[in-house]
Amino acid sequence: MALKLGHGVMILVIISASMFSVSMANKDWSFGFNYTDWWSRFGNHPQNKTQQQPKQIVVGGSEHWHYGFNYTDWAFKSAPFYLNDTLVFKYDAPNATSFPHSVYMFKSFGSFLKCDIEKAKMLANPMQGTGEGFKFVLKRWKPHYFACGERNGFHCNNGTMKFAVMPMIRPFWQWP
Ligand SMILES: *[C@@H]1O[C@H](CO)[C@@H](O)[C@H](O)[C@H]1NC(C)=O
Ligand SMILES: *[C@@H]1O[C@H](CO)[C@@H](O)[C@H](O)[C@H]1NC(C)=O
Ligand SMILES: *[C@@H]1O[C@H](CO)[C@@H](O)[C@H](O)[C@H]1NC(C)=O
Ligand SMILES: *[C@@H]1O[C@H](CO)[C@@H](O)[C@H](O)[C@H]1NC(C)=O
Ligand SMILES: *[C@@H]1O[C@H](CO)[C@@H](O)[C@H](O)[C@H]1NC(C)=O
Ligand SMILES: *[C@@H]1O[C@H](CO)[C@@H](O)[C@H](O)[C@H]1NC(C)=O
Ligand SMILES: [Cu+2]
Repeated sequence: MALKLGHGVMILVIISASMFSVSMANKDWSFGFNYTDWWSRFGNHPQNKTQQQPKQIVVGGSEHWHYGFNYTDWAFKSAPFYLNDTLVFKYDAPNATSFPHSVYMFKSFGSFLKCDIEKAKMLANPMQGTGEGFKFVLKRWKPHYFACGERNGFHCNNGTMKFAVMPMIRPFWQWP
């Protein structure tokens, strides 16, 4: 009787011990923490270590550079821009029925807000937007304030031909 009881207890101990080891095997002693996954979050992706290439971005997309298009909205939706990306301003030279456009850059946010063209620097005249367009490389890590300079700020103000861009530093590793 005592022997039988002892045997039963022994079986019980073996069963519970194996159940314990099975449950620990499932948890793998890590409680769901995946080191491989965690490590890859730092961008340690083995598959492609080539830095992403700078892009050419046509200002306004298929709308190009014209009066009345909301370029602030376009820049917001086209972000992020990166250092060494190229902005391409495309506009036709003026003719008898169309108005001229140009590209100016403001030095300060204040003159950008007010469309104070007298304080801006001309980057491209009304003839330079034809063909391939006028290209501006975002070489410097600072805010860039662009506008059309025609009619002393009227295209900038009322024509919403203005936008700001802050280029970002391109991440070295390519993200998945
Ligand atoms: C951990 O994560 C990596 C990458 O997401 C995945 O390939 C791997 O199968 C995961 N390992 C476990 C044990 O879940
Ligand atoms: C790595 O990424 C670069 C830039 O995106 C691409 O040109 C190149 O083909 C990629 N290489 C591989 C092996 O996927
Ligand atoms: C242009 O778009 C921006 C952002 O979507 C918006 O805040 C602004 O009111 C718009 N301007 C005009 C004149 O519609
Ligand atoms: C941008 O290009 C210049 C010259 O081509 C290079 O020296 C510089 O490292 C580049 N900068 C970035 C952030 O890629
Ligand atoms: C003038 O320019 C506009 C806009 O580029 C164009 O649509 C139009 O055909 C041109 N008109 C003439 C007479 O060349
Ligand atoms: C500014 O443009 C709007 C429509 O784009 C127009 O209704 C308004 O008359 C313009 N303002 C001036 C001062 O011309
Ligand atoms: Cu204009």
